[in-house]
Amino acid sequence: MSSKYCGHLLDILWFGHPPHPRRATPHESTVSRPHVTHRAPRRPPHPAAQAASESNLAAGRPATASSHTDVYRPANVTDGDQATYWESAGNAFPQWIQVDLGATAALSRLVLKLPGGWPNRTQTLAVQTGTNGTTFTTVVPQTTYAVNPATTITLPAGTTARHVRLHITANSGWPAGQLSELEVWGTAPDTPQDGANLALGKPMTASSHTHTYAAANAGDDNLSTYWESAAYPATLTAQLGADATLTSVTLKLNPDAVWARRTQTLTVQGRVQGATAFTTLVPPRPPTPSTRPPATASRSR
Ligand SMILES: [Ca+2]
Repeated sequence: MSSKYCGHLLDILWFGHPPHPRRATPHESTVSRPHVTHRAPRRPPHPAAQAASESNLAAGRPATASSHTDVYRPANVTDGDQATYWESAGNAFPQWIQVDLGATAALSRLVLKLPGGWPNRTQTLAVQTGTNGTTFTTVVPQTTYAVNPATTITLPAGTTARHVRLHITANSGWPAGQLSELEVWGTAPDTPQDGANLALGKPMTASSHTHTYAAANAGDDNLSTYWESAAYPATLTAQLGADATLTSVTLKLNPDAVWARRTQTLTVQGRVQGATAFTTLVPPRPPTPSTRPPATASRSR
């Protein structure tokens, strides 16, 4: 998500597509390597019960590293799947891995994870933070952590950053940096830099819904409630109440780890007051938030 994106218009919690967990395929190797088992995708809880002022701000965010081995790429640490992991080049400490949160946020703690079932190991690392991706300040000095298979690192009070980097100098179980998940917990800046969420609290309608997962749940500014359709194609419409210049649409799902990573294919449509038909504003593509060209509409879906 770009830090430059403007007002969000919809908090659409759109469930209905089968989850597609992403994982790296372990490479062939003659070296003994911990076995990674396939984990079945889990359906989110019904009803979702957890609203959090804090969330894992690293979920799905871009990750980069000093190096990686084979298919064990940096992106594996933000895919929400503990079975997929990053591994640096071997026998070449120090190594680092970092995540771009997209915007500066107040941060409270990190959770580091390795795949379940691996032999115990410690990793020695320092936590560094920054705001531009190239200049970093050490906020937690080099410490040895047992990651069996997870550990929590509390950040100093008042830590704010956009970029979080682990500077890794040792691993007792393998001569490389290794990490399944780098969770960065904190409070996301929720005020758009300009504009406002015009869909907040406005009437929401949908082509269908299941159980209690009604359309209104997509406009209540609560990430623990969501709309779920009953069939494809499905439409979700926010009635903005007046024509407005639109800059972007933001789609959200509950950031809790129980929601597996997924993509949804959709079209953004809009119409001005008095028009009888919707026109396409953004053609179908994966719902990655990005800057949209300005459009005018009183309703969008
Ligand atoms: Ca992972």
